[in-house]
Amino acid sequence: IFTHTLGFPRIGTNRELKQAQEKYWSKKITKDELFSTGKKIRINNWKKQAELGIDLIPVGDFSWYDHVLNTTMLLGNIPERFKNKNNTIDIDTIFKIAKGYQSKDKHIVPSEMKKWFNTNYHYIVPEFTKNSSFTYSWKQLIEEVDEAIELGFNVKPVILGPISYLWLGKEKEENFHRLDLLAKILHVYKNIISKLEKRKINWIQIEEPILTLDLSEKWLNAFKFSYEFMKNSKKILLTTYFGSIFHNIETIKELPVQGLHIDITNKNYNIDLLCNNIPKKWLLSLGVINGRNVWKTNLNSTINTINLIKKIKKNICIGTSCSLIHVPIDLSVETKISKMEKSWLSFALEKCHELFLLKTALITNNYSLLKEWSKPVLSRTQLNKNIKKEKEEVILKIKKNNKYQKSPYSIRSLEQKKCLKLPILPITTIGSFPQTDSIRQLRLDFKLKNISSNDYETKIKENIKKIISFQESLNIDVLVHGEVERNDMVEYFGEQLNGFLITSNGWVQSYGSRCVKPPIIISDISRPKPMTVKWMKYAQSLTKKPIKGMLTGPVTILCWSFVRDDIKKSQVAYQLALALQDEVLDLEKIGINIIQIDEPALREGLPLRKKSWENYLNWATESFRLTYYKTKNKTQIHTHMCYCEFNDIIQAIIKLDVDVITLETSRSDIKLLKLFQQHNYINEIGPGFYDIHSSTIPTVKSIQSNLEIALKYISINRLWVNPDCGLKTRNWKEIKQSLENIVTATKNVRKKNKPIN
Ligand code: THG
Ligand code: ZN
Repeated sequence: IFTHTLGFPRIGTNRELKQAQEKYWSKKITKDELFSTGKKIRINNWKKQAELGIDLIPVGDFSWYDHVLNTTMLLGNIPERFKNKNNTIDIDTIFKIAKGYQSKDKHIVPSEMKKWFNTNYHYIVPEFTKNSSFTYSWKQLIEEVDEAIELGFNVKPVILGPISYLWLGKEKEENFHRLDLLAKILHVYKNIISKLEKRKINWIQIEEPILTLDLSEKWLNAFKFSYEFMKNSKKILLTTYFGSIFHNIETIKELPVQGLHIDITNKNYNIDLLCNNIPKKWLLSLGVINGRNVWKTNLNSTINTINLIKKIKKNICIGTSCSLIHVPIDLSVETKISKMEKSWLSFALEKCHELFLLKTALITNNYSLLKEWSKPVLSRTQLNKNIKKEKEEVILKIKKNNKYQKSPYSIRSLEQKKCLKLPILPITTIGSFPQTDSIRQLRLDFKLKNISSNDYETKIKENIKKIISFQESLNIDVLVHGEVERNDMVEYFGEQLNGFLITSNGWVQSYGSRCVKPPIIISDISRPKPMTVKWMKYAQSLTKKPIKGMLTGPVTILCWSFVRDDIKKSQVAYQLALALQDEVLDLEKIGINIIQIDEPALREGLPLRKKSWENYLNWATESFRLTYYKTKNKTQIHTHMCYCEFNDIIQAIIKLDVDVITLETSRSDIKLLKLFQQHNYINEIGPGFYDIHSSTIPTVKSIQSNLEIALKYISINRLWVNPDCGLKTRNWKEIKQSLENIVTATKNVRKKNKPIN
């Protein structure tokens, strides 16, 4: 029996990679300094895992920006617009693809970013054309393998498999299918695998996570074809994660591989059936330690599962369910979490230790250490069981009466028009304003108690005042306070609600150099006191125009936190919704007439298998509606969504029944508006007229023409004008010009149009 992890966080214990990347981008350090930081992180990761008793060390999980982009580099699949003149590639190619770049006076747009399955990690989408060619190009993988072998580690190379790589990408031309490129890609894989097999290694981790999805015949057939192609290889561990693969077992069991890794953290897995269905000689790697949560594992029950499997299947090893990039690195550095709470948690390093404990118990048949380790897990669930059942009862009552129905939109909208007196094509922004260094410093100073809370409040108010008068001077109609007091739209609420734990250093990579610090939902949620009311009240006192109150919705808080596993997710969502409902009603009480409840993660929360969609969308929309159903008709409810495939959730959006939805659309506007039209969506819509993910300033002309196109799909009484997302990653100069252009274009269009009565 041996242990392995599927991958380790690459950001470094103190986000060293982030610092080095950003310094390199702003030319404050050299390429060599960047390389040396990366090398230190890699070696440290390998060493720590080995010291903790991990037998096979993953290599190839490190990346300078994103692991899918690494595969793009490995295969030489570089889109034309990023190629160097002499056709060479280097580390700057990676950053150009990921971030775009300025070529003379032209901004070259980066490749798209997309969510990695149902996680909050974003990968860089591979691009394919009919004539895409592939060659083994970027030597990073082999170099790192050699580096690790040289240092004496027991190396397991990690590569994203060919079918998943194709699946994750998109066609940039019509009239061909990216699977047509498969044979070309396989040549490169074959070459790389044969290079690896010449080295001192036992297993190659080829990842095909899409095997947990519902796949069409076409994609399933591709598997047969591809792995047949690699059948002379001898060390392939076909690796799956994020769910069960049993529904695709007929395809999988025929593949010429030597081992299979499965995620068995999902309790509903039928292990018996699986073991009896895969070839006897295969190694079965059991993903027993959950790589997506922060909970200490109940090793008592894990060892029972392993022992049951051992009865049917002799040849097994144990590992993490997926790569550990989705969890923080080190629990021991957390100083603000109590000893008891710490005893409930496991971060990446502690998860390695859990594997070691399991292995030791399997070898020695002595389970006493497992018992000791697992005690706190039971105490956590016990503690929570004793907490009052009040919450559950409230939720049940609401659900039974099914009363969270407001008047229909047609009635609400009349009352809102009377109360708000907005012009046609009202202009607003999504919520955040530029997060400058001085604002980050201000929050940090307050956190470190370098300034008093009075001084902090004064400074925040100064910023709010500046942001309000800036919007007034531009003639924006619905104003926001700018969110300068917020570090993150989820962590900020986690800090103020009961039931959450906040880490000091629990960073997880979101994309590139950007990280988030997900809060941990540990017990029942409640709101001890108002969270945003003070700032909103101040903001509204400065202006006669309506201020839009700004909240994060229950589904997004849930998706971007680590969630307790002892009650259903839907229950946690309802608890969050009730806490947010209190906030919504408090905002209404102080005279905030427009309240935006953001749900950018609604799509991300969709389960991977379609059979589970309906149930999820039901509780997701119910919990959202729970937050606002008690408001008056005249209070206008907004939501905002971004980064997502709206097709999958259009029915749910209709069910949310918000008065106004603002959307990220700038890249796919027309199709999206058609979608809403086709579904007879009658509420108001604000498609984005400014792509905030790019530093390009939209011209008056382009905004105006987009507005006129939008008017073909949305009647003038229902169209809003806004950027497509928050402005926090842009600078003041950019947003001033862009917003000015938005206002000018809108005024031009207003002149030509009259409201319909
Ligand atoms: N919050 C959370 N998850 C998210 C987003 C978010 N997932 C999707 C999307 N938004 C990801 N986008 C970002 C954008 C910026 C940052 C993180 C994710 C960011 N982070 C700071 C950094 O890495 O420098 C964190 C430091 C800080 O807070 O000062 O800028 O908005 N939860
Ligand atoms: Zn957004």
